[in-house]
Amino acid sequence: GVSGSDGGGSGGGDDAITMGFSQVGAESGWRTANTKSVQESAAKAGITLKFSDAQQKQENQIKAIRSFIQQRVDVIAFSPVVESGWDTVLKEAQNAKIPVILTDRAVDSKDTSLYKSFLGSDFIEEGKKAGQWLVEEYKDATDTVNIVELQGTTGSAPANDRKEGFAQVIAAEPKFKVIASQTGDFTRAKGKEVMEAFLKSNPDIDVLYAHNDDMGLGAIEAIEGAGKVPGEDIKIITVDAVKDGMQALADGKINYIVECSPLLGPQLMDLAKKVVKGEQVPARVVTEETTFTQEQAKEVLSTRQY
Ligand code: GYE
Repeated sequence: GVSGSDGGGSGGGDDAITMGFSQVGAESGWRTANTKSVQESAAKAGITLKFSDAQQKQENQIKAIRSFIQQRVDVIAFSPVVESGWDTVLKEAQNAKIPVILTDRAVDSKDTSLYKSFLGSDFIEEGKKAGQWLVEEYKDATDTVNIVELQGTTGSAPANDRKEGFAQVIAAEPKFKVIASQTGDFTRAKGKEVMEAFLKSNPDIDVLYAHNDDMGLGAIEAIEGAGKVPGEDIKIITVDAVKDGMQALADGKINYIVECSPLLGPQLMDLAKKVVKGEQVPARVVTEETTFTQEQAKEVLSTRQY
């Protein structure tokens, strides 16, 4: 526990484990499901959770981590809002002998001893899956395919990697042109606003690739507002597969969703117990995920957990 005489991070015998968790925010349906998963799994595992919401700001996360260090929690887990700029605070945790687990998003620190494990999705792979669907969907097309892209939070691992994986796959065919690409910060409101601007300056959009469902759902409102039919006039690909996204897919407004699971809680608690005991854990734990077409969405909609 926090007040153990064992020096905090070195394992607390029969003491209950205390975890400090710094969450990105509450920007999307994915994030809400992820928070719920972490909170429920901690309760189930008998881990005391100190939960802090950073409201999408790195400075708030750094403050939260420093406060966890001061409170001498047994383990720190966090989902880094952006990839860069973590070395100093991670070094402070290491000096205090408190193990750190990255959940969901990666950091770009060269020194990988600064954290014990990274649990989450392969975002490059997700971007590739989005691109592969597009290549297949347009395999017989000879005309240019005009694509607009709604990026996630600037500097975040999922925005960087989903962009990169997608770009790698479509680069093989010159007919694919990304004519506009901007951040919508992973939110519905921003997705709508940026899509409205895209529609004003580009009369001929064939495809929207949104880095998450929420931005895609906001964009659907913009497309309908402009008198166009989402899913038909403009084909839409998104990532996550949260309930509202899957509903829009089943309704024909989205054409394809690449799944990204937010249910990381149980695996996170397992890793936490092990690192607190000083056991070896894998440096990387990749989440298993699939993809959904409109037909598949109709089949699984009623059984989705998030
Ligand atoms: O795709 C998006 C959320 O980091 C994987 O963050 C997560 C992303 C998720 O806001 O909806």
